[in-house]
Amino acid sequence: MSYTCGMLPVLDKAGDHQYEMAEYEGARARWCPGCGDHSVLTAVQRLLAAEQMIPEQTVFVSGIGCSSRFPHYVKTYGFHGLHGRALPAATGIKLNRPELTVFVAMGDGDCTSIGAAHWVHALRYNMDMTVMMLDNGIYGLTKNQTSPTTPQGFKSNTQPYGSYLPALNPLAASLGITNASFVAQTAEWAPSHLYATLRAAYKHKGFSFVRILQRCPVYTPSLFQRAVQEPERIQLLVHDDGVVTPDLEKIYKAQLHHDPADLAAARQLAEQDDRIILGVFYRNPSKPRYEETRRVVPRTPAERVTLLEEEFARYAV
Ligand SMILES: Cc1ncc(C[n+]2csc(CCOP(=O)(O)OP(=O)(O)O)c2C)c(N)n1
Ligand code: SF4
Repeated sequence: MSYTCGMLPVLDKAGDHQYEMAEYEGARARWCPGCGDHSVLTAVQRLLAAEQMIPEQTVFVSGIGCSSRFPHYVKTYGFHGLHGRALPAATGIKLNRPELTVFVAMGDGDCTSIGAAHWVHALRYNMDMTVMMLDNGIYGLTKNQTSPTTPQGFKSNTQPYGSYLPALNPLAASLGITNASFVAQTAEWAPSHLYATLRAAYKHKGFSFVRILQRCPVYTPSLFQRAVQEPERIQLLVHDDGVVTPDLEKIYKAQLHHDPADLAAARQLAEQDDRIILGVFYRNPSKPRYEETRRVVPRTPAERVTLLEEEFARYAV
């Protein structure tokens, strides 16, 4: 069975075919052994299979970086673009093909440095897509340069005496943008939390920004070491409208009941730097989405020519 969205045929969910997880596997991942990106890929492939997403109606968009190799490793459509430019490409795709399910994979450099302007405006445009920012606190692909999320004092090739400035806080920054509608944090070493958070992000109608704390055993091996080994450093946000992971609640005993509808509380939590907080900080499904107001109406080539001629005529002297 199929229905139509404008002029484009849209297939129903998987129909009779039951997709297995293996059917979403693309090329063999070439990340280093122990890289946290592997864990994110597994969670995403699980989600694709659980939701029976149709590969040809799903697209992964990325910039450049280790994490941006993501589209190669999932068997869906993909666009591996330019450093920092994943979000403009994803915006164009969603605007012209709103029926597609769009995922974006970015590194912390990709998103919060060269792509920062796009990040700000994409949050405000609130177009329906799931955005994963894999934060390893460093430029991985180009081998160890300071990124905006590198902790102060951390030595790298570009700041060998230690990063000069305090790290940028991607959660607080996202929550400060007008019309942001979904902001969450998870960690790749907590697979059930990672999966539940990505699922919540996928289900949210709007721009779902998920910061994923990601280990890079090559350049920032110490960054999350204590958080991994000492679960008391982690605090879980729990709420029925957030993510629920009963198995983890035994490991992470520090829990906070937080209603993701409360923006002021979310902003306060995002500023805490004495612990790592995992969960949905903010979710508001009623925020306006740009693709709803600016939907591109599908046209035939002849209609496009007529419209272009009308437009040129307006400027004729
Ligand atoms: C315009 C431009 N500037 C710089 C680069 C070089 N470059 C490629 S990836 C990258 C940083 C990657 O770091 P990040 O986005 O944090 O992702 P990671 O590799 O850590 O996953 C840089 C600086 C580039 N490809 N294009
Ligand atoms: S350099 Fe770091 S981020 Fe890049 S693949 Fe290796 S472990 Fe992963």
